[in-house]
Amino acid sequence: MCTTCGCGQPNSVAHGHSHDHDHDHDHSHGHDHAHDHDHGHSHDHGEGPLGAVHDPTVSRARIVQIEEDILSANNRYATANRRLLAERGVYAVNVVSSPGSGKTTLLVRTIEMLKERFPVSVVEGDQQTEFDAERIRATGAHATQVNTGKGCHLDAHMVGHALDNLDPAEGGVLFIENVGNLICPAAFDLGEAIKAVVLSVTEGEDKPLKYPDMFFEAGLMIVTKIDLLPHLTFDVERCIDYARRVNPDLQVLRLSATTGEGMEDWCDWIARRRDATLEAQKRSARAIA
Ligand SMILES: Nc1nc2c(ncn2[C@@H]2O[C@H](COP(=O)(O)OP(=O)(O)OP(=O)(O)O)[C@@H](O)[C@H]2O)c(=O)[nH]1
Ligand SMILES: [Mg+2]
Ligand SMILES: [Zn+2]
Ligand SMILES: [Zn+2]
Repeated sequence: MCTTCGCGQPNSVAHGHSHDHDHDHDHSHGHDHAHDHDHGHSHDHGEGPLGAVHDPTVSRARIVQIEEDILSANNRYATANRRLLAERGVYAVNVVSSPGSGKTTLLVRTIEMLKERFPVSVVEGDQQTEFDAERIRATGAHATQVNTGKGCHLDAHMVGHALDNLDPAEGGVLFIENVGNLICPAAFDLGEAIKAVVLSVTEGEDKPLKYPDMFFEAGLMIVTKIDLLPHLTFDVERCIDYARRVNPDLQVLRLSATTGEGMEDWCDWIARRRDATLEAQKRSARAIA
């Protein structure tokens, strides 16, 4: 389900990987640490409570209540994901954008530049196909594909299962490529450290004002495909101005994954944050010891 578009898709309908939910046993997710995946809930992967949203007799108040329940369940899973990532000193970026902005191309190029320095792994979210995970695996990095079926975003529960599968290495970076959609993924915390919104210059500089939620939730905006600027009327400064009207603290990077321009700055940005995350993990381990 999506609280924004009311698509009626219950969270976690399609995990996309073989997801054998035996609800009669303790659903441990195979973690040997305290992974607070509260699977005591009725774990309905078919018709969920959001079937009710399409029922004209269901009141607006009831729909709001259902949406709140879903988001609060999502937040519990997100907290568990965040705890797991913190324990391992993994820096996690939730990469969001409209379809085709260049997320996978950027990640492939990023992994090629960073893979000798620290481990990088990827959760790929798409409605269908394994294409993007295959593109990532071709770099040698680990990738798990999550297919959301009719779902329009990843949720934290899906990502929790994907992390079980991926087992991200200590001190690495995890990229979560969300479903291409500039609206719904804004509402779902996945347990990431930051949302990075990718906006390609072919999409028009007005997008931050038209789809403000995503730019409000993001900590970083990556303006991509700048190699195409000579062919377009896209005004980068105006785009940044619009984005900062929505979110004054938004950081901005400009790059082209095709020509490589701006890629060093982006990789340095990631590496600095990964170093800080690993440092925080070591401090916390020392404090416990
Ligand atoms: N000119 C140019 N093209 C790019 C750049 N980055 C990506 N592309 C092209 O943009 C198209 C879409 O790229 P993808 O990386 O598949 O985009 P995506 O955001 O992962 O797409 P979805 O996962 O389907 O949402 C491809 O044809 C890429 O070659 C870039 O920096 N410059
Ligand atoms: Mg992609
Ligand atoms: Zn939606
Ligand atoms: Zn589950």
